[in-house]
Amino acid sequence: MAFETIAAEKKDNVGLITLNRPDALNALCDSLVNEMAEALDDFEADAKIGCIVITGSEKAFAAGADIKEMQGKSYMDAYQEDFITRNWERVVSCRKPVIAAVQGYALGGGCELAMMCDFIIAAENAKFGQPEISLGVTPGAGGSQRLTRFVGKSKAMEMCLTGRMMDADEAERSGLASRVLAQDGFMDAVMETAAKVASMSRPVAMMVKEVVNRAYEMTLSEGVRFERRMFQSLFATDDQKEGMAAFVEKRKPEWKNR
Ligand code: DAK
Repeated sequence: MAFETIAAEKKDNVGLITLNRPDALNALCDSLVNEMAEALDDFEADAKIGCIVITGSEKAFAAGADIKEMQGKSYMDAYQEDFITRNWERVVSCRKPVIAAVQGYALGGGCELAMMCDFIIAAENAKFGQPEISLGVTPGAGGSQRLTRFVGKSKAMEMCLTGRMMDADEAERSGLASRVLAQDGFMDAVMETAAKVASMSRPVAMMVKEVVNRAYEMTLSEGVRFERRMFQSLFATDDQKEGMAAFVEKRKPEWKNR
């Protein structure tokens, strides 16, 4: 597909979205977020795709929502247009696993976009921050809520109140990033992880995503009950039979995705 502000490509079973506004450090303008949503629709509809990666450039994953685009808006403009809200939520509603591959700046909406993905792999030069307070606003795409859940109140509060950036090691230490990888060969290593996810049974990977995400929305006992029901339901699938038979027969499973 031809896009102007992103590139979208299919690499075997992995859908790769590369944010591509180098002159603006991948600032997330409305058309970029629309294009990203369109690419996600396409990957979601393609049965071959088992995992999606969102990345930026070596210098910036994304330096936030586009300040130049939003600076002149009135409250009524933002409210009535449902300014950038309508298309942003597409990442969250994606049912297939989505990995954020972050190099360089992930600030404001960039950090929020990364946190909407299922996990974040950071390069050594990654920098995360919610600097909106310096612009006279609060985080607007979930940063105050998701960052707090990832790193706890004290660190989230400090970052949102001061705009301080967190480096990759601190992000991994505090649970924001799942791993920090060397910049050299970074995307190859991320794509290897994505290929691993994509090699699993599609519906089971989707259900894993669903059960883990429930942990944020339910009490522990309700979440455990939900997980148990999901687990039990998998005994009605071909892939449970195949996965367990393959283990017993000491061979690789051949998923039917059924
Ligand atoms: N928007 C627009 N342009 C940006 C930008 C941004 N966020 N960030 C960088 N740029 C542009 C710069 O203006 C510059 O353009 P020219 O001047 O060359 O035309 C170019 O990118 C290169 O930037 P710098 O010259 O500043 O590069 P440096 O290496 O010196 O500095 C920097 C890099 C990342 C530290 C700096 O660019 C910076 O501080 N950028 C702004 C970071 C920031 O404040 N981000 C938060 C934005 S507010 C919502 C969804 C999302 C949001 C809200 C609501 N809803 C769903 C309701 C999100 C809000 C935000 O993200």
